[in-house]
Amino acid sequence: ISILSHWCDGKLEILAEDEVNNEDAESILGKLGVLEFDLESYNVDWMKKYKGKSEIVLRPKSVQEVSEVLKYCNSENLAVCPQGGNTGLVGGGVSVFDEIIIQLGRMNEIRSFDEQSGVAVCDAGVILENLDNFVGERGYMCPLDLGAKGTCQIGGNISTNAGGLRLLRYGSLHGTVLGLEVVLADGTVLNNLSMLRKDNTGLDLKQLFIGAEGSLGIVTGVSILTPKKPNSVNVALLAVPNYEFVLENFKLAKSHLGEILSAFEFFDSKSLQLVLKHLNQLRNPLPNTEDSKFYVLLETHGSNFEHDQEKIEMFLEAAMEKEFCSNGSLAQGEGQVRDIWAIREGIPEACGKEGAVYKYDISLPLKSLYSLCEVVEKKLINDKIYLPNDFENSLVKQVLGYGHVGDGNIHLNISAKQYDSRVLNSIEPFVYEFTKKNQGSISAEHGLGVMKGKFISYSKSDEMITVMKNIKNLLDPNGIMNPYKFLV
Ligand code: FAD
Ligand code: 2HG
Ligand code: ZN
Repeated sequence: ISILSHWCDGKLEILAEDEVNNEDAESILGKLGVLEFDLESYNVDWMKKYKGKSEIVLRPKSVQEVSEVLKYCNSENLAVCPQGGNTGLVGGGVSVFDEIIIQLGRMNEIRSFDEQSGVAVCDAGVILENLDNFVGERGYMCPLDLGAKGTCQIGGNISTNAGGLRLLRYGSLHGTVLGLEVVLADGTVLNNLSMLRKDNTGLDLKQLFIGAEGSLGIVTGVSILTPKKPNSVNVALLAVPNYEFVLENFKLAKSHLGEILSAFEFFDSKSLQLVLKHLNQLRNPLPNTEDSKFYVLLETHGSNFEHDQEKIEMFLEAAMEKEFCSNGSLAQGEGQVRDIWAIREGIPEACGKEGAVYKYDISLPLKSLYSLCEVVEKKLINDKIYLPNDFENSLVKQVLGYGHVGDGNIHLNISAKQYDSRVLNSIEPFVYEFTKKNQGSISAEHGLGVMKGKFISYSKSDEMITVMKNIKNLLDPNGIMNPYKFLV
């Protein structure tokens, strides 16, 4: 539908585009933040893989505006697509057709912070890094951290139930989110911005919206428990000869560093090479480790620098002695800590710079985590989609893997010259079948979005999907919330 929305005397009106002259449009647009120009960045996702055709982007400033907008859209059967920072990786944050995009970027206030408990209450549109800096100045940190922190919003993180780099230590958002303010499809505001750790009065409704990907309502406010910032941070990078030893290092790290371990990440050497190729400012701190197939980044958060460093050095000695790693480097100072993290966090960006990329975010038992990459590479070679010795004629450029070992979560990235149905047909549903056969989940932390909605049955039973659909119908009977995705 070609329409233009505007706010008038507290009531939402919809006009056909050709009934609005420019003067009207300009005065109206400023008021509600309706944008009429350059919608490209709202219609295209981070990977440039999913493209919508929305003609309207609404950027509300308050929960009341969100409520009025949804009430109106619901009564007129107008589909909406909630959008945060648009960094999602499964196409959930862009429209499929011409759904109205409701972008939360103007709701970016931090409402309160309790320095005793560490509970922050803020608007859903606050950028994760801004929230982290705000609580950081008060001695706390966000329990969630991820490479997209400079752009993604806390409301988007909650709606995707993002995991990130330190879930191993600080847990999932299902534990750290204490309350939410949510607007339902009919405009009803559920205000449950609780700051309590414990509250057993009835069903814990907020949990429904954590990971609902905008399918049940719009998150407008968040209450989140932030932990104290650690006094001491250590980061080490290890070069590891094979995947079996990645797991041995993980076991060893848990016994040496259990209570202070805050991240245990890994990437294969192909990922590292891509980062070094595309992110010119970065260097490998472990030169001459070309024979190592894997790298492990581990981090500790503790309270006593000397103790922590002693522990991590003992871990490194043990790992070297057992030959679980061929080389290791302990970051000296904040600059080196940042540089090592930049390599790990830079992998998605580097993959994007290489060309088209097919991403699979999969949970698997640790023993079969990396075998996913190996069997997919083999399949692509068998199907003649990947020709490692014939670059000219190969559709696929590389198959690489990295991720959160501590959470049993791998990111399989297949880099291709362009998006091509022959590549897709070779990978899907093969990846999902492998995941199911090995007791994994087809979406560990990125969600279903438009990419995986139709494949949910690889990870959930028919009975569970029916209950999910019943809940959806109860909260959004007209199906206006982020349609054609998630539960399809
Ligand atoms: P968007 O992309 O805008 O939206 C994502 C989904 O949430 C959509 O379905 C949208 O409709 C919905 N939504 C957004 N805001 C709201 C709201 N206020 N109310 C209701 N629904 C809403 N993910 C991880 O889990 N771990 C990682 O380590 C990680 N690293 C990443 C690194 C990079 C470089 C990138 C680009 C992405 C990464 N992601 C990671 C993907 C992750 O899903 C997002 O970065 C983030 O959680 C999405 O937030 P966003 O604000 O950008 O949401
Ligand atoms: C990460 O861990 C993100 O870096 C992105 O979840 C993963 O791009 C990917 O495949
Ligand atoms: Zn991840």
